[in-house]
Amino acid sequence: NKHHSYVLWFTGLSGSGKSTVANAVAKKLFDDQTNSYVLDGDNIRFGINKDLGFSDEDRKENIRRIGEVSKLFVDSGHVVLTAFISPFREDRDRVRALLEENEFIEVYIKCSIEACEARDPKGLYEKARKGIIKDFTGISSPYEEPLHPEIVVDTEKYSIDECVEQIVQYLKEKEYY
Ligand code: GGZ
Repeated sequence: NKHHSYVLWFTGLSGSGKSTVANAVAKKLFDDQTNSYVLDGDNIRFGINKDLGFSDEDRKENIRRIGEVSKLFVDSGHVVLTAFISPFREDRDRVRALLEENEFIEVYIKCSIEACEARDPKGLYEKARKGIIKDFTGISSPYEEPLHPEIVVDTEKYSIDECVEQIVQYLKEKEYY
């Protein structure tokens, strides 16, 4: 059994497809007998991190705590998938440094701001453009693209199933399963 514990760390803009792809990968892993857990805004920002907003400092603390929680998952032998914008390279690299080299897999969910804004599934981009939401990633707050992510999947060019397949291919090549 090649499986060991690791973090699939998804990063990308709001609306890029992080949660959708992460949940689809988790389902595929489950079908292949690997249990995993997805951390996202729904189970983190409403719970352990409900004291945090979207200032640079709060995002940094958000990612720091999620990194520590991810490390606990890995130490307890689990596979964890995280779906947060995680806009700052330094913060992502700090999480990487908490873990062993083969325990942190950075997955860049690549999608242009134009495409994310056109999708606008929750109407947040529209509110950000109107100034109703301040410090919105890609509009009024920065997003720093990963320089050396282990995996890049482009949700503008490829379907969710194709993106999942690309991630699974990587995991197989690197003998994660
Ligand atoms: C970005 C925001 C903001 C601001 C609320 N900027 O598309 P969503 O709704 O479901 O995902 C976004 C989510 C981002 O939270 P993260 O914890 O992933 O961000 S970070 O990693 O930067 O800490 C969006 C919603 O929260 N949201 N306000 N100002 N996204």
